[in-house]
Amino acid sequence: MDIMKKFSLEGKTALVTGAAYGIGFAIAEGLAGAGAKIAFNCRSREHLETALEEYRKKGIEARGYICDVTDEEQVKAMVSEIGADLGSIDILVNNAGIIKRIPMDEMSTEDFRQVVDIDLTAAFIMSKAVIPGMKEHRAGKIINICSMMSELGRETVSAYAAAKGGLKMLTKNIASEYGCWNIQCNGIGPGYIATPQTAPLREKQADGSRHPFDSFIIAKTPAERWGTPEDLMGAAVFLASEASDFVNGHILYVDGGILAYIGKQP
Ligand code: NAP
Ligand code: GCO
Repeated sequence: MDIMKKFSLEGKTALVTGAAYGIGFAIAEGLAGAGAKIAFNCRSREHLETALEEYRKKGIEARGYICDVTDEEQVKAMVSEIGADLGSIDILVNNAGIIKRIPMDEMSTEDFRQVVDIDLTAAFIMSKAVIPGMKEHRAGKIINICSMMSELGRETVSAYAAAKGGLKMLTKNIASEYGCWNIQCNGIGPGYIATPQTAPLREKQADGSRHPFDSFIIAKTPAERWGTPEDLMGAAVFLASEASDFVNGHILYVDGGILAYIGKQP
């Protein structure tokens, strides 16, 4: 048996939300490397055009769509357009997300709602839009990008942790409700990954020293480094492929060991 065939995505259409850069871009690149046709979306035309050029430089003819994942009408129109351009969506990666780092007692309800809307409700909207096509084909893969904050809390990220905790349970519920249609829904829980979203946590201090949070994460991670978006490619290909057909409702943490480790003694 050629076991690698189980990891092939040849002939599959994958939509990765928010894949203009960062984790989504790397996941899309990995899925393309396994043979998938790539569609991605974001809100910014500038981000989209830059991303298309970056995909082309890597030999990936990705299709980009301007779509705010919180807008149900935009999402329905995008899914329909992708169906016409690339065929029915076989693989959905709910990656688009934001974070607002504000002490909870200072956070506005509007800010809280915006984070939950993008990081949780949008995954409901996106999944609801693609499941009918997956049911029709009696096959589908949904991958939700969760977080350490699906399991842990920390100061200033109440909305984000609430959303990512909810996303973990939405993952398990989609798995429960649609497993009978041969639709698998799993999550990837990245550790601390070097992307624009975490750039403020890694900014050098005025004296050139590491940001205190940067040093904290290094001490909390057995791998003694931040993750890179590329560290997530393998997990994404596995969960998008036939190799994971009997994996459902699982959150695969790609975190360098943070969740297993008490942290290095100072
Ligand atoms: P990022 O660098 O901030 O990129 C976020 C992407 O999402 C951008 O392409 C952004 O493009 C898009 N986006 C944001 N809101 C959107 C919306 N409403 N509709 C459509 N697209 C939207 O973030 P990242 O670090 O790559 O993180 C990606 C995902 O991984 C997020 O869900 C994040 O919570 C999660 N995660 C990140 C880490 C980490 O350490 N970096 C760890 C665990 C989990 P536009 O602004 O142009 O829309
Ligand atoms: C933060 C970070 C984290 C990461 C990620 C960890 O402020 O703590 O942004 O939340 O984004 O979610 O898994």
